[in-house]
Amino acid sequence: MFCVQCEQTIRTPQGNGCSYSQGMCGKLASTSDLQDLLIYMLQGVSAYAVKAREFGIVNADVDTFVPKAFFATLTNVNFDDDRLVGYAREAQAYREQLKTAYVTACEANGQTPVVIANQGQINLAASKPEMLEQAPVALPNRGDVHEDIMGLRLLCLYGLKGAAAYMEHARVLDQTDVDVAGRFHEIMAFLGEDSIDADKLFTTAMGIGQLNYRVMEMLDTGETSAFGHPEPTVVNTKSIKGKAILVSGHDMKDLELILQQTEGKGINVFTHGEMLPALAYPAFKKYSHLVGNYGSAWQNQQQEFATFPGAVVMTSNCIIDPNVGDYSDRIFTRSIVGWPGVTHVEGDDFSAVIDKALELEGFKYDEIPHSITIGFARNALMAAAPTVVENVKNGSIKHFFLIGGCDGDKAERSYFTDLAKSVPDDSLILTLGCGKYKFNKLEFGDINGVPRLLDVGQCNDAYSAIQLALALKDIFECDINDLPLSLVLSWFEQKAIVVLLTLLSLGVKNIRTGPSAPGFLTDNLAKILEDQFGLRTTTDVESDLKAMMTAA
Ligand code: SF4
Ligand code: SF3
Repeated sequence: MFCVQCEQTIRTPQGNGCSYSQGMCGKLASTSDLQDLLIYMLQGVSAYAVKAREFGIVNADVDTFVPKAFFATLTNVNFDDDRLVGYAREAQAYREQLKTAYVTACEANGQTPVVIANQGQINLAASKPEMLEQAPVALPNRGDVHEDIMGLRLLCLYGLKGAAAYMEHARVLDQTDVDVAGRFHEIMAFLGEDSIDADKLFTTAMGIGQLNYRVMEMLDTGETSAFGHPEPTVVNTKSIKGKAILVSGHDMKDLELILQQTEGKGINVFTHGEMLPALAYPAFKKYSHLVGNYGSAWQNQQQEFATFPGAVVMTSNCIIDPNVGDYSDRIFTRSIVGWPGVTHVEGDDFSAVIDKALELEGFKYDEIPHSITIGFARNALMAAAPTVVENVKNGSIKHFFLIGGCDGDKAERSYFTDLAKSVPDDSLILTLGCGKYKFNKLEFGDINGVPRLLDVGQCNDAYSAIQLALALKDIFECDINDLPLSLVLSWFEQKAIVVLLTLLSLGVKNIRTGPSAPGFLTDNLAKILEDQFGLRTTTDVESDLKAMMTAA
């Protein structure tokens, strides 16, 4: 196996990456190899999708399948070998379908079809052990190339993986775009070619950022048209007596189905992790049994799910081993999520989850409530913009910090709590992603009625934060990089990588990321990104804060 896609990857003086029998995330070498083989197959599908498009042949099922199956290979999503084998076989079937359509179209038009080698031809073996023997060809670090080229390839691969995840989140909400799918296939196919052209790879990385900006816009449209615009909302974060279901991950469509199917059944529904922002959407407010948020970010699930006395649903990333907390019989996976032996809910019927919740004891008593305020996505931010601008003009607000991204369990991540606590009192903090749990239960007060901590939403709601920055830039008639705004991104997985690429592709400079640099970025690449974009890794709160305030 070789995997270096997330922040917790194994780092040694000999090189970075999980490459032994198991990754830090618990992913076994066999699972990792099957994921690589799946990606290899998907690159073959995309290569023929690009060719077929030359004749106007667009297969909507393929456009759905490729990003969705790619999403299954993201960190902490799918650890179930059987499902991965199934996706790989499906990929081969789609590839052959497209190949036939393409060859037929070439013949009809008197053209000689191009033969796509490698990913376009490989036939999967009949059994899993034999497939694992095929896997080395698909390793992400395949080939003997300069480490900077490899770093750029991996930046693109992992960035595109993040974009694929957001494409799938958007598709679930009926947001698809034939041009976005076409561009996605082009990049996927290009990455299958194992390019050694540094300029082209760098341009592709920026292209992935631009593609993802459009994808995040689609997702924003999908979420706001299905559920309305988030509004500032006070949320209880403590338990409430009664039977209970906990819904985690990013997919609010699943939350809606669960709420509809639990109505009148005497079950309280709680959000967890990245599902917290759902509580701010008007569409969910009509459900009185959606009672609040329980727990925090993904890395604490083995304690939090273990003590949650009900059923748990993982709608998307991040899942970790449910056997550790001994709750594998009451956790359910959805969509692309998978864990061997855990019940996977297909279709729209959540009765297995409901039955499990009814069977379990539930919370025995109410805890003393503790409230937090959420719901500052695009519309709410825009509504607050005039007051914010007035306070900037009269000197009450001097600086904006965006401190957001992913959470994780490394001790160094206390940096983000310390930073949020240390920013000057005359500054606002925007936050998003599950990284917010590092400080979202602290009290930050307000500036003339504007809350100092503004929770924008999930990681994809970086789109809302970008819209606010663009609006402020117009109001103050300046470049986005001249705003008194500092961005500090906590990263863990590939969605964060693509959000970073999106910001860079929009020309946003001087972003800090932490707690460590991606394991696939070489010193040379880090230097190029620093020279070109001012991108740097977090150091210590005092020095970083001083530098950010001096730059403002
Ligand atoms: Fe290692 Fe992260 Fe890959 Fe898991 S996802 S194998 S921890 S790099
Ligand atoms: Fe969190 Fe996995 Fe990234 Fe959506 S849920 S931010 S880590």
